Amino acid sequence: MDRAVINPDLRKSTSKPGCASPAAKDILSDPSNTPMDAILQVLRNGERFLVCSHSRPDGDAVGSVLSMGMLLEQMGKHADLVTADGVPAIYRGLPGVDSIRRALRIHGPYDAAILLECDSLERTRLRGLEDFYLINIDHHISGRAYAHLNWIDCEAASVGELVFRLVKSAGAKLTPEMATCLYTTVLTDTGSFTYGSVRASTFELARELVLAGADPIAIAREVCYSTPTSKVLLLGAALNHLRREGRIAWLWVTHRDMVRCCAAEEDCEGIVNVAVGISGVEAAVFLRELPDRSLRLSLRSNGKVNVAAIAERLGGGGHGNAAGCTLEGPFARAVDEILTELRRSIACNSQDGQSAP
Ligand SMILES: [Mn+2]
Repeated sequence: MDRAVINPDLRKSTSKPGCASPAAKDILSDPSNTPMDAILQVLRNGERFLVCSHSRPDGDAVGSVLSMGMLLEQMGKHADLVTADGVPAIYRGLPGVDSIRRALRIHGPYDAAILLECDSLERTRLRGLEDFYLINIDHHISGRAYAHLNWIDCEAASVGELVFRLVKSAGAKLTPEMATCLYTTVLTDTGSFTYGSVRASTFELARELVLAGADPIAIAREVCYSTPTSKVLLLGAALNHLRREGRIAWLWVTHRDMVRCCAAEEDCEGIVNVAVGISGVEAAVFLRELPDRSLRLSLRSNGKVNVAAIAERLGGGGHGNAAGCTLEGPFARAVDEILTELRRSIACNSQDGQSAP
């Protein structure tokens, strides 16, 4: 499902001079253009691009930024790759990873800034983006048409899948390096091909990427079997706090646990999956206490509960079966708030006798 190609509110607001603006005008005048066509046209017409993703980048963010950079390079363009936070250790072996720079403020000149898997400008934690012609490529249910050009496809297994389609459509060569980055986006965003976003086409995509040179064994070893000790220790702390109530499970770590385990933020990734993997559990939440006592929540569902809807009600966002939000402390109130939402959602599902999308 592709939607929201052009944001009419932003038609006149391109404030930086660049090649993208005239191209965008042509795109606006042709209603038969798909979002992907429109984006390709802007890429072809421009020279310099910024490629960025959300803060605390995950496998999809890192892999899609890198492969988008490689596509632009093949097209003879200049691309700066930027994230607000560093690349997590398990993705530091990806080809070209050193080209991703950390920054908090963006300075031009760029013909366009390409935002990958961000449902808002704020998700990047980068300042100064609003000055540029913006391209938004996303697959979150919470995705919004905040940019000049928006390509949101909630059916895509990863944003990398959308970059893959761009590569094909641009007639670019799918190199082994690109394939490696793109395969990583699919592997990580589908929970190793186990989430609801997996469909037959996901395996066709994976097959194409392997044929193009991605090594599925080596990538799985890097992504799934290279856990830092700090992360295993933190998992232990979280499991000490595991609670279960019917079809809901939750677990948490305090800021003290984080310090004691020498854990980094990225060590929290995936802890919630252990809870949602418990037999009979339909929805799970992992809470991490931040230094200011607020709580960062990761929500997972095995398909029946729409956790994106819950996260959005609480000011966050995400996918139907993987979402997140931040709540004010104190801890007991945050737990109360999220459990109330989860109980209600599970009760609604039982009444309907059918599952939410
Ligand atoms: Mn993603």
